[in-house]
Amino acid sequence: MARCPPEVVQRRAETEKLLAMETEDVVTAMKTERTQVVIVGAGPAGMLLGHILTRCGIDNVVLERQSKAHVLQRIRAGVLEAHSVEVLRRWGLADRLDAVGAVKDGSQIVWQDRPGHFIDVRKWTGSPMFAYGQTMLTEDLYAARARSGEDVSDEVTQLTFHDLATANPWLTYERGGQSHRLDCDFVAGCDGFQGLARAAIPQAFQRNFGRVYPFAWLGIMVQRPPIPDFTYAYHATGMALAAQRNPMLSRYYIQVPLTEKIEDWPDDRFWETLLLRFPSDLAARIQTGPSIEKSIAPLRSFVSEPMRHGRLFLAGDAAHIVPPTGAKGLNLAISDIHFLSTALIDRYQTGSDTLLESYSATALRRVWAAELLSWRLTNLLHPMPEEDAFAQRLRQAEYDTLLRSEAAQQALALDYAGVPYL
Ligand code: RFL
Ligand code: PHB
Repeated sequence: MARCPPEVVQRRAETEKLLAMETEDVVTAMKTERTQVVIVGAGPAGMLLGHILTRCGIDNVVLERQSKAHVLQRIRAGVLEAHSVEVLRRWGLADRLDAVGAVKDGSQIVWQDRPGHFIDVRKWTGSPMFAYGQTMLTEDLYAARARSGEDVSDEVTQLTFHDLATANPWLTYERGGQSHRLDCDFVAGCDGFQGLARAAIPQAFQRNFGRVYPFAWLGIMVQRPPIPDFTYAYHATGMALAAQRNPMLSRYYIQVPLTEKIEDWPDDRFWETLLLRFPSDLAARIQTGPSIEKSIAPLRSFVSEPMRHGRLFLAGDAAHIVPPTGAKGLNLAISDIHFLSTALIDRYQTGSDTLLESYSATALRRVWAAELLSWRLTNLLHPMPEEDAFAQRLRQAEYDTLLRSEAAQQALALDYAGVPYL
């Protein structure tokens, strides 16, 4: 497990002295505090950063808009790269993952009227992927923070960023009827795609790139055993995906038009649509049942550059979004935090800004590789509304190339496994 150098621990003692000077501003009734790093957002990115910094004796405060209960019940990702698992192991966060997470050699593609293809990540990279729900990882991160004696300031409102481009940034917010001012050295914007951190960067310093896809994924969770492999099914009527959380919990998705409403999708209609999209031998093995959760997510590609403004550093979905087809969103959040925490630790250890200066470029290298993979897989596996016969033939030709060419199979497996960190 990674250890932190004594210099960093000494810095913590200095900050504790500062914290002891915490003041109550009588005139404004605003509670004023100081920490080293303020982390906005208690999703996987924010909680992982908080854990690593705490381990290294770097003071941090995590601010979250939602309640803890809300964050812990959110259902999202389910596939972890070996790179992500390595980070979690290094920081002592993988005990449950190693005990109950399923090791997967790769994922499968099946195709209407054509043979299937297995994206053989283990064969081409030597490492497997892992099936482990983001919901469980979030529980692990909350438990680790509680064990270290720190908490999450949840249900904060009226969050405002101040002086981000100076050496003394600060934030104000409301919590439980109390106004707060929080001074710090650095701010980590880990507040997801709808958060406020990215919006705090003046537009003149920011460039956004993106695509909005003309369809969504309707997902359900069901307490039935999954089929063995994560399986993406291409069908002329739309994509379907069989995923899993544990031996008794399956997750399924179908591509639906953007205009669809959940209430128009009773379970029977969902299963009928899903089973039609899988080849009959696989469809016969899918165990259907009543859904315990159902949600619709639009698909989007988005990158905001750079991932830094002054003392504000963006990480995870706050800086970029991928469509879920490549299972990369959570993995990118983890790699961003790997780079950002390494840079912050180095800054507190040595006083050098070098790694903080290169954080955005370093993180974006992986981000753009994942954007490309997710965009390609999305286009390969989803029929577009009203696409013409030329587009259909090109998609088939692309899939046929994958079936025929070992080089194409290797390239896809390497991209699906995720770019090595360095
Ligand atoms: P999160 O998880 O959105 O967390 C951000 C947190 O910030 C809080 N927040 C604020 N807090 C304070 N003040 C404010 N003003 C705030 N505004 C927002 C939010 O409440 C929240 O708690 O972002 P983070 O940490 O960057 O993590 C990103 C991942 O959650 C995301 O990329 C993945 O879930 C994407 N994803 C997948 N990723 C994978 O790697 N593998 C997968 O298999 C996978 N499948 C998926 C997915 C995402 C999906 N949906 C629902 C979009 C499947 C789906 C269906
Ligand atoms: C999931 O397990 O929810 C999942 C798996 C693979 C994807 C997207 C989501 O590409």
